Amino acid sequence: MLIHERSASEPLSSELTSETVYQQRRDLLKAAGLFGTAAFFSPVLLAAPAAYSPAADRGNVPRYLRDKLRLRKAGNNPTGEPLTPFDVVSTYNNFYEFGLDKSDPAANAQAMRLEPWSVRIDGECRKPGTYTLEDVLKPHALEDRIYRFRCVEAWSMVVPWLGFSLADLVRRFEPTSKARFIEFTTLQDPQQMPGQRTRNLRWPYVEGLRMDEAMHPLALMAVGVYGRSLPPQNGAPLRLVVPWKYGFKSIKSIVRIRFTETAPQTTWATMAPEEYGFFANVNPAVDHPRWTQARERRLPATLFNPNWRDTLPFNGYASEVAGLYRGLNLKRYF
Ligand SMILES: Nc1nc2c(c(=O)[nH]1)N[C@H]1C(S)=C(S)[C@@H](COP(=O)(O)O)O[C@H]1N2
Ligand SMILES: [Mo]
Repeated sequence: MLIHERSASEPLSSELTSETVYQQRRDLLKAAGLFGTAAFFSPVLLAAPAAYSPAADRGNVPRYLRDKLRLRKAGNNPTGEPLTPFDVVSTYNNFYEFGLDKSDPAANAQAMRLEPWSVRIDGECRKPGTYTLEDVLKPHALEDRIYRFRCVEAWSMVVPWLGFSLADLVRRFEPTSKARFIEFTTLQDPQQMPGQRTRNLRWPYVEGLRMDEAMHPLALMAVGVYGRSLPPQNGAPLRLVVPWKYGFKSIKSIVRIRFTETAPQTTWATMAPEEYGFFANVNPAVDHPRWTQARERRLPATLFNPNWRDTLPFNGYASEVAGLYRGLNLKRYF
């Protein structure tokens, strides 16, 4: 599975400025005794947290989405933990299509065209086709889902997403008995996405789930956050959120959903299979080759309060999802 032959023109994963290099920079700072100073002197992390308030949507949110957002079902906070402020959620991002630094997506994604948007559904299903986003969303009521969100880089947030269960979407397309996996693809448009004019990743970004993972009620299709539509930097207009897996599984700005018999060739697992597995379940017992996963920094973190905490198995969702992996060697599958 996931065998990838590197062509001569492709960068080695070790050459990438990426999650990987970001962490190397951190490791260097740490070695130099600078960790906790330089790494935390980010204007974003030192900014005063915003109070919980649904920030105003941009004027161009289409009517059908605006109406749905208004009718959303408010949710409780099952994490019992404070929310990461909207300011942090929307300015500390990974979205390599818009650049590698955490502040790049917020800086570069604002002009992203979100309308019209359509999603191509294909592969092993009885209802393939190209659906407008309005059609995709039509039967689904939106609800708040407050989840912990854990990046493989060892930071985490608590985010009030807004969306609906992926399972409910999947059922509508009537996957055949051959559909064992689902592949998701992000928009490819180098004109709008400056990162796609580089070879930082293989474009378009692809992620995937096993069908039973996709059908788990925690797997979320998100269209909003903090009571409003998704900011472009958070993966507007439609993204996946899989709270028990490392953040890179939660693919943004989806334009294609394909049902497959075999495991999809996902971006990170293909580029650096020794670092990023297909399952990528949050697991404190399996370290990244270059850093520990036993702890994580909960954002917002500051110089004086780096806010380290223990990583939870399956990011705290073990009682819900561990059964999906019974009999699997989780050490091996990372
Ligand atoms: N298309 C695409 N999806 C993506 C990424 C990306 O670079 N491109 N980054 C992933 C990573 S590594 C993380 S941690 C989350 C970050 O989501 P957020 O910026 O909304 O917190 O998005 C994931 N989805
Ligand atoms: Mo990530």
